[in-house]
Amino acid sequence: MNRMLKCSVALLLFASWLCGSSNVIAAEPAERPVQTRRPFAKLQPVPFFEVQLNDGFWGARLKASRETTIPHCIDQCEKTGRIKNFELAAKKLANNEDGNYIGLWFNDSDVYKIVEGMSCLAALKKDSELEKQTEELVKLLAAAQDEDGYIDTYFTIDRRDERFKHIYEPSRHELYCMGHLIEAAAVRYQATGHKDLLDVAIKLADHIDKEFGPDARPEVPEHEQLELALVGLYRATGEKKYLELAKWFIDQRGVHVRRVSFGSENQDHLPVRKQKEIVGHAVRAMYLCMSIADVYVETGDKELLEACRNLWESTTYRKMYVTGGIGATGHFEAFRGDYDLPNLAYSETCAQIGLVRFAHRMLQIDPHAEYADVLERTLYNGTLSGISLAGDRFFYRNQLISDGKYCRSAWMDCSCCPSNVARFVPQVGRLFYSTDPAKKSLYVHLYGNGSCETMLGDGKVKFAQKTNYPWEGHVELTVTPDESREFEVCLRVPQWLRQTETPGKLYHMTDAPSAEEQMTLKINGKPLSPGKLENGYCRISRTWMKGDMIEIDFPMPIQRVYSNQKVQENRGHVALQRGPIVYCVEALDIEGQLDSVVLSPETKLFARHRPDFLGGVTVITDKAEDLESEISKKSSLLAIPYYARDNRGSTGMKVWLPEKKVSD
Ligand code: FUB
Ligand code: ZN
Repeated sequence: MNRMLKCSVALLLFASWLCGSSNVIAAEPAERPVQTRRPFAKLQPVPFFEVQLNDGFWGARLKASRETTIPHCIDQCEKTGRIKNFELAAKKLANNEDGNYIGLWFNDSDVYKIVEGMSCLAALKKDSELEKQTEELVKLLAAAQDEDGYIDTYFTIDRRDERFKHIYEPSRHELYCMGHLIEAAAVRYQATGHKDLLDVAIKLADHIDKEFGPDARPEVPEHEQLELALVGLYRATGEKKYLELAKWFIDQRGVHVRRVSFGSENQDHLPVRKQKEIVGHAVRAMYLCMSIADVYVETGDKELLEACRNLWESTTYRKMYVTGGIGATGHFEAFRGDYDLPNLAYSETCAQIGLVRFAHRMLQIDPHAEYADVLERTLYNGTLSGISLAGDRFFYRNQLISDGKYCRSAWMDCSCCPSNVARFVPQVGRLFYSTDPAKKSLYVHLYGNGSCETMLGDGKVKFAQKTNYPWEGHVELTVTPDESREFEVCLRVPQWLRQTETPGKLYHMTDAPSAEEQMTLKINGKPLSPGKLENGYCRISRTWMKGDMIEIDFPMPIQRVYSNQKVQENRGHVALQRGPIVYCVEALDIEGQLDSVVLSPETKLFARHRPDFLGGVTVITDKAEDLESEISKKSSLLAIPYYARDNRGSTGMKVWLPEKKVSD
């Protein structure tokens, strides 16, 4: 960070000089705008800045994000020329100074994502130094914006006359980068009230609006992202033309009048409303799905909702790994056919972030736990696997089997995943709660230590969770309305307690808790029957008083998971899951070869919590005794959470283990 500080002063002086300002103090905290409602969504998400996750599982993640991931990413953006590119572009615009762009065409997008992450951390906890750094960086971005609003340093630095002339060349990604700037600006404004980047985004979006659209250029972005960003800008400004442009881009995809198709790799083979199967580049596909859902909740266009549902089912019923990962092949980083899920998966971190965000949108549209189940599976497994426990090493691919040769990196030439995870983790709080303003209900989708304070109906309510989830299923939820009031609290009952099969029958679990072991519920110490679940949620309606306490106990058995027989590689194999956590076995823990690990349905398995191991995890072993030294010794079976793999050096790893009956 020190280096960053020195550099930021230099940047600030440079930017101040460009902007004719001598202000070196962080601006006064701005007031957050009123958050707009999504008119066609049943639920409204509680924004991440109203959710505190100060300790527990997510508290540790947020701490790593603030202390390690963001400083590390800023440092990498400096070292790799990503920030320098903005300086060069600013110099080009200020005095026509020539320079040479450094790195991949779309490196600007990483800087925007880091600015988004920085803004979110500053919104969560007052941090004037971080806010000052963010403002300095934003000033530099603003200085790199052309007078007409255009911004893309690859073109500005030494190809200013080629702007938008390479739309059909793969991965030039002008519109994708612009989308990331606009998204970062909208998030920054909503979370902090700061308009600095929003002003840049408005100028940029106005420029795009002039260049593209029904009466202008007919192309769509090769890589989706701009569409959802425009909806975010619409929400931030109330300016309808941004929503209309987003909708136009969506409807223009798959329509090839006056333009060439980007093909099914870019979901451009069919009009979006007719798309039923998820195909092509997995990240792009998810960003498209998010965008369609965003336009639906603002317009109520039913055909768009239908497309979302079809694409959701295609993704999660037939093309999703047990880790919640998606994208089976490195060939164009894409989906393959139904049930074609090789364990040497591609499963790019960005794609799983996309799936979490798509699931979150579907959950607001239709509060069904099916969406939250996928969200949780992908969050704790496929997504978290993308970042090391310390927060400064990353996976781009998230394979389910490894020979130990592909390991985490500090950064990559194409660093979309590190920068994506860097902005995603600070916003994880938004996945926890939603409100249904019409029914005055608060939905708890995820469990985790922390609290949230939000408006419900006419008053404020605070919810505090005390729990050791995801390792234990005991949750104490304290409800504190500003005054005693009637409303409803809806608690998600996780999938492993509700169903032994995932929707679409892609996976099924054994060892489902028996009826007597099912969840228990108490209010202020008095047992309460959870009653009939509604779409996977247990609904409790009553007059809540300050300090009322709901106690939930979800049993967390170790579950054996099996794939649908159509997933060829997993026939005769079993995976382990406990609560939302999917497990893997790493070669360094095993006596003999990794291939010697064979599980029998008769083998008794034991869960042990190890507070000092891998940041505090529950492991699964086949030993009944609680051997203190078990971790340091090699074992016949030691399974660790999949997300925590490759944190002790590179080693072989497997999620799916061969299964053999003892009697065989
Ligand atoms: O192309 C931009 C980003 O880089 C994509 O989202 C990733 O898959 C990687 O190709
Ligand atoms: Zn990525």
